Amino acid sequence: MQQKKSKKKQNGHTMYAVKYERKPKEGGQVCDENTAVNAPVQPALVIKNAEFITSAARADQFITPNKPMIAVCGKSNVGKSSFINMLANRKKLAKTSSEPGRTRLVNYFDFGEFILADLPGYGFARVSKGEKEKWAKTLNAFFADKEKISHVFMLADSRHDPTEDDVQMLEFLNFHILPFTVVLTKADKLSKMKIKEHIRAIAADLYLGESNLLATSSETGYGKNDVLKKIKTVIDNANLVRENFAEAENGDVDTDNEIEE
Ligand SMILES: Nc1nc2c(ncn2[C@@H]2O[C@H](COP(=O)(O)OP(=O)(O)OP(=O)(O)O)[C@@H](O)[C@H]2O)c(=O)[nH]1
Ligand SMILES: [Mg+2]
Repeated sequence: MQQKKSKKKQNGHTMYAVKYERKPKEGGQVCDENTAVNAPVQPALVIKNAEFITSAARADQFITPNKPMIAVCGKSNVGKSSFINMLANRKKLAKTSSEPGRTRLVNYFDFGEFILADLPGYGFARVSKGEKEKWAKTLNAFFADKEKISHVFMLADSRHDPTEDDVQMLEFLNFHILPFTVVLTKADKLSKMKIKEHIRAIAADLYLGESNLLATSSETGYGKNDVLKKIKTVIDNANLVRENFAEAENGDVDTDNEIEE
């Protein structure tokens, strides 16, 4: 704490006021919601160079990644592409638009240690029935290949109640036993108090624990480090599973666990 004294005249008397201010710790003042005030934040994961890989319009164009892949899905215009750009520290890696229904393909991005797949948005009313069916088919085919997917970030607007489509999407993820986190977008439009209230309400609406939800803002970077922490855990777990598989394939059995007779 730092003491600041100030002097001011009132009714001919000299008044002294002492104000205490928290002194920022050395090493930075960046903090996110889940970290103590003024604690320096080390990014949970450093993203050096993110690159676009390819787009897929049909299932036979989906890629088979050789590293953990995280899918980003959500309603049209919820902020999926902006979220990817925030993580990449780039403005235009994924194309964003105020016009809903912009991303109609599965777009893959290489983030070094992992791959992100930006999925076409659902629930956009102003498209033809045929087009909607085509999107649904692409999404179904993508998630059916679940061995390739390490985690899903399902984006929903932090300001609104989840839509029927959001609920359906979550039921779909649960049905296929796909691990997911709900990422609430556009949190810059809410006060910190309201963010907490909305997290609670949306979690209750979706029958989820609050720890399954992360609030973010692609405009301000709010919540970014919480997302990076989640990604780090996903990568570590996926790599562990991969190593165990490789060991099992090579016939390396852990003899410590063998039962002695
Ligand atoms: N204020 C605010 N606006 C945002 C945020 N994220 C996205 N937007 C805006 O929301 C609009 C849609 O963003 P996109 O990232 O293109 O959304 P999308 O989900 O990829 O949309 P589709 O590809 O069409 O499904 C754009 O005008 C963005 O600038 C955010 O965190 N805060
Ligand atoms: Mg998009």
